[in-house]
Amino acid sequence: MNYFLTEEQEMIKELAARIADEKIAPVALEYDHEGKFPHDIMQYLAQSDLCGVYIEEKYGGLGGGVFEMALVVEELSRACGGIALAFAGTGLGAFPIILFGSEDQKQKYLPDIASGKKLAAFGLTEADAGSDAAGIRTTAVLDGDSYVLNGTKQWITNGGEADIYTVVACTNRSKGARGFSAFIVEKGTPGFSFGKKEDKMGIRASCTRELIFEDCRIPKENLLAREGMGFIVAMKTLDRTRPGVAAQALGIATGAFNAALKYSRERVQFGQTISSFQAVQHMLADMAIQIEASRCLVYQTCRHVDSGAKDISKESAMAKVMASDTAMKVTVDAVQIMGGYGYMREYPVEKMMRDAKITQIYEGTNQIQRNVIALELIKQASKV
Ligand code: COS
Repeated sequence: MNYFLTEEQEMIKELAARIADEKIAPVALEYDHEGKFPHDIMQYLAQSDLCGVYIEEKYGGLGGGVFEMALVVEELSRACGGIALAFAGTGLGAFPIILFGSEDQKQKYLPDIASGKKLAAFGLTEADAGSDAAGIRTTAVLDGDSYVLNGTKQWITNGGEADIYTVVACTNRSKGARGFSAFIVEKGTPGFSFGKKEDKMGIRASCTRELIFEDCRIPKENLLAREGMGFIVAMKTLDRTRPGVAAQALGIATGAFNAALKYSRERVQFGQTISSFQAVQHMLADMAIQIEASRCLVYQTCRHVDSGAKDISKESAMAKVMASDTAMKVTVDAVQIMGGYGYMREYPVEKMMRDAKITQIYEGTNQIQRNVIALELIKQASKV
C-alpha cells in the first residue's frame, strides 16, 4: 500500500528499518531474556539523528511530529517492542516539554533529548492511580523558590535510565483534577531515587521502575505551564503519544506476521508446505487485513494529530485500540501457525506475543480508550 510518505519520512523509515534489521533483530532475544537495557541501540539511533525526529529543528531535532515518531517506533518494534520503548518512552517524557515548556525549558532540555545524549520519562501512574489518573497522591508544595515533592510513582518506563522526568503531582487536593501540576525533575536531584527494577512478562529490554520522592526540592522554574494544569498536561500528552503505542503494536504485529509467513513457506507437513493449506492461508490473510487496516488508521491519525486539529482524543484512542488488539490477535495466530516452534523461547514470536500484551494496557487500558471514544461520540452527537 502506498502511504504517500514524504521523501524525508521515507528516509526516516528506512534508517529505522536498517537499525531494526541489522542491530536490533540479532540481539532482541538476548536482551529480552537478560532484561538488558539497549544503551548501544540508543547510540545507533543518536548517530543516525533519529532521537529528535519529533523535536523542532531550533532545538536540534528533525522538525517532524507524531507521525515521524510513529514511523521510527513501528520499524524498531518490528524487531523488538521492548528495545523500541527506550525511544518511545523518551517521547512520552519529552512531549509535556514540547507542548507546555517555556522557551527556557525547551532550550534547556530538548537539545539533549534530540541528540540522544539524554533519555526522558513520564511519571503519572501510582500504586492507587492507574486508569483513575485523577487519584494520584504525590504532592508538590511551594516553599520559597522551590517545590518540595513527596510520593511514589509506579511502573515508570525508562525509570532510572532517563535523566529528565516529567512528573505530575498534586498542588491543591481540594481542586480535584484542577489541583494537579506538572514538573520537570532531573535525575540526581537530592530526595529523588528509584525503586527496584520490575520483572515483566514482556518488553523486558525496557526498564520499568518506581520514582521515589522524599522531600525532593526542585526549582520553582521547573513547573510546566501553570499550577493546576497538570491533568491537562498529562491528557494532552497522552493524546499525542497513544498513536506511538499504536505504532509499537503495529510493528510487533508486522514482525510476527513476517515470521509466520516465512515459516509457513518452509515448514513441510503431509508432503507440502503448510502455506498450501487453506486453513493457514486464511489465517495469514486475516492477519494481513488487520495489520493493513491498523496501519491505515494509525498513519491517518498521526497526520490528523500533526495537522494541529483540536479534537484528537477519540482518533488517538481508536488508533491505539485497533492496533493493540490487532497485535494481540496477530501474535497469538503467529504462534499458532508456528505450532511447537512458535511456543519455544528460541523463536521470536513467543516474545512478540508477550510484548504485544502491554500495548492493550499502558498509556490507558483499551477499556479506558473505549470510554474516551464513547464519551466523545456522545458529546459530538449532542451538539448536532
Ligand atoms: N484533553 C484536554 N483536556 C482533557 C482531556 C484531554 N484529552 N481529557 C480530560 N480533560 C479535561 C476535562 O475536560 C476536565 O476538565 P474540566 O475540569 O475543565 O471539566 C478535566 O480534564 C477532567 O477530566 P475528566 O472529568 O474526564 O477526568 P476523569 O477523572 O474522569 O478521567 C480519564 C478521565 C479516564 C480519560 C483519564 O483519567 C485517563 O485518561 N485515564 C487513563 C490514564 C492513563 O492513560 N494512564 C496511563 C499512565 S501513562 S503510561
